[in-house]
Amino acid sequence: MLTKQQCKEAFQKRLLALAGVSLDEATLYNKYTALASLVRDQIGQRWVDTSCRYSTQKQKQVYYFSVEFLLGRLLDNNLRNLGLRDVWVEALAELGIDYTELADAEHDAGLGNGGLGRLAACFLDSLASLGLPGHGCGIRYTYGLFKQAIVDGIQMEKPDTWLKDLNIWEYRKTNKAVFVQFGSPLGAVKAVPYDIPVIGYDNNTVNTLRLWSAEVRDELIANYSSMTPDDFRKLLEYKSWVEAISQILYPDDRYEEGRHLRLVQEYFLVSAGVQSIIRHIKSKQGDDLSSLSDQVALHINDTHPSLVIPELMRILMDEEGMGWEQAWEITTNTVSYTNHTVLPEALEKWPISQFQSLLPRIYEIVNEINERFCAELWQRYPGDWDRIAAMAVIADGYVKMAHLAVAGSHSVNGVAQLHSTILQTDLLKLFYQHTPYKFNNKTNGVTHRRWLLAANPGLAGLITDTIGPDWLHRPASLEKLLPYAGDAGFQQKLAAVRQYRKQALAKFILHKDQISLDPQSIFDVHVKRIHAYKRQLLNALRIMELYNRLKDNPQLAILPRTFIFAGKAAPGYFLAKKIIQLITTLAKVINHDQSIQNKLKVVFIENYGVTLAEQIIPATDISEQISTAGKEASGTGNMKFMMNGAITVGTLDGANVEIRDAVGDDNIAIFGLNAEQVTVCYQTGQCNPLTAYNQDERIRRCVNQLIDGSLPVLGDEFKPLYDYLMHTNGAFLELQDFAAYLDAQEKIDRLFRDDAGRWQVAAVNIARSGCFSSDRTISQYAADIWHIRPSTGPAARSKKKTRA
Ligand code: 26W
Repeated sequence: MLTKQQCKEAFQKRLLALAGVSLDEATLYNKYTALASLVRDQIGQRWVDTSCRYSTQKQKQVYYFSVEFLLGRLLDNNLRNLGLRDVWVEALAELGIDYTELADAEHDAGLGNGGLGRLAACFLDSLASLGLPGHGCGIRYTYGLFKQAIVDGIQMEKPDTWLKDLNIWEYRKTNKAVFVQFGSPLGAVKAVPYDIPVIGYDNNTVNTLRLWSAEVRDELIANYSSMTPDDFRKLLEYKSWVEAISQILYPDDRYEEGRHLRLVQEYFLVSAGVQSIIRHIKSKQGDDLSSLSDQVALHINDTHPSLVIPELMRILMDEEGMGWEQAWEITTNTVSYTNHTVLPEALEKWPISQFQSLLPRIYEIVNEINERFCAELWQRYPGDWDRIAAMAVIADGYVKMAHLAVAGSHSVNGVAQLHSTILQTDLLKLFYQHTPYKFNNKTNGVTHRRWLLAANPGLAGLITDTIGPDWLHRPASLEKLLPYAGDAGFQQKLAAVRQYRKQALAKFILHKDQISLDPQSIFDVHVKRIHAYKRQLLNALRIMELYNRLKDNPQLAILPRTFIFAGKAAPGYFLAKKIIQLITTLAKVINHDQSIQNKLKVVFIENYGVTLAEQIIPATDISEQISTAGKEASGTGNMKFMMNGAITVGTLDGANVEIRDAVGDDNIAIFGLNAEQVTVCYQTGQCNPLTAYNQDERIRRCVNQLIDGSLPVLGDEFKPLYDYLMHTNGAFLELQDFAAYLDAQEKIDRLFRDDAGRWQVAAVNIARSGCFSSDRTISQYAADIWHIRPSTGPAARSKKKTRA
């Protein structure tokens, strides 16, 4: 390890070498790159040692296939996990450089839409930090998720050019390229891997995230000179086709439209990944693949990579010469699948004709899988055509990806207890009846290293000072905080930490949006993708209701509140964009209304992503988790807030149920219909919104205000929101849950008047958050699904004492 002095010298040398500039001339980005590349120097040996260890110990390894990895920034994480952060912060300070400013220059790797992609990133961190042999397999999109700008209150999308500068963390491996075969006109496409090291916390483990990039085969570019104009045009056309494969991430986290390029992307990822894994296994362990399932586990993150199943079948049969039965046995024993959503419009299916022309051989195999699967069902349920049709992999003109994923894997899991139950009793009920042993639950988690240690160093320091550093490696140890929950001294420190972060966030918003927030007010936060089922609209309506009350009675005794929203809407999602516009309109009205004496403020912070979340979450008092019960598979933001001591206002949905179980009813504000009641409501038609509208004057007033000219917008801007809410199908039951939501907010208002009570709640939330670390989740996947073990050896964790 370098001394401070050596760091300083190395840094200046690297600036010269990389950017050709002196310290004085260097931009922040130059400085970031210099430091990052010095950190990179420290990785190589550990990386080689780790894979060597896995090989010599003949470790079974897991490959986590995902079309999204929402990594965020890596410098701070890597420095910290390598134990190099302190010395660098000091060395840079002596050079007159503020480390935080430098770290801020890094692009945020946004190769994901939301929960599913961020979960994949948390899992990689936990795999490495637990010393588990597990790697990611994804796509190196040239453009990540669009950047969101709010212009005149409306969302605009701008391209995310995260690769426009050198990406220090990736290693291009030209020699490990493979070819992916499509039907015409694409033919064979070259897939080039870029490897990103995934560094474990304080344990010398470095795993790999391999991202694939599509390129034109070299031989096609050979001789422009001898080409006819027509051939040249065709070549250019072909080239742009190929390059499009890894160009963009689809900016939709819900609606599956059957877009052609998406299927191309999915097969590209899967084929490149499986080919390179097989090649690796054969090079290490010889040509016999009969015990493949003891050597590797392939996990598919939702159905997007489910072509892993037919692709592995293809390789085992066509290239390795196995028969169907053996190949099928190996494939199903190797593959496992996680479902992340129950919303029907998000279930992937591909029109047969499209699938077949793009992937002729893969289609043949899927067809055979389907026929054999249906024959097996026929044996088991003779004559039950309806059941068989409902379970078939190919039916009604479509290939159904979830059915393929269940039929071709040995494990199917949901991401929270309630969600797993819904899979078994509803969405995948017939499959559960057929093969109950495949089904299990793995409640999501988040890495406490990024979301608590790194995002909230003040709180992390307080925790370590109070209970010691054990929680960093064993998050369950956070429970040791419980005895301090009622301790006045501890509570005071907790309050100070929060206050500091609220001031920082207020400063950030003032700087960015020229809106001044009162850090003494309650920060009430709703940040996540904008979607009807997540009910940002319900939150907006209750803000309108509170504002109405305050207008009616300016003396109304309420604690001042700041409502903070952030989140992206899919570019084509009209209603979600309207919801953003409603929120920004409320902000305009409320923030400028002198008569309410600054008691309420509303802000919509643009461009929500990992980096912004790291700023917002530690500054949050109230975490809004208010989806219609039964619709949010798990949620993971809910866990990040809890871990930072925010109190949850939430429905009994997803992992909120388990958060409630962990903290107890006194430490969370639960409201609204539960999942069963929601189902009944939809089934019986009791969900007619007119009932709530007619019964409750407060609701009627707010809903009417959307269309009666109360809001400063031209024409019928918010008529679509009104129509949506009043739709006879009951939308997502916003109006049915409205009154209960207001009550829950009242309860919170009362709680926040009692300082001791309020900080006790915060402390209990932190103390009980250990089980929502992704270390717990990953340990369960490792033991129950993948059957992998931590690698032991000389590279065990360092002896030095760790401090937060
Ligand atoms: C465009 C097709 C499509 C459909 C679904 C793209 C992406 C999806 C994902 C499955 C949606 C998603 O991100 N689901 C979220 O997964 C998180 C991690 O398990 C959960 O915490 C969230 O509740 C769930 O909405």
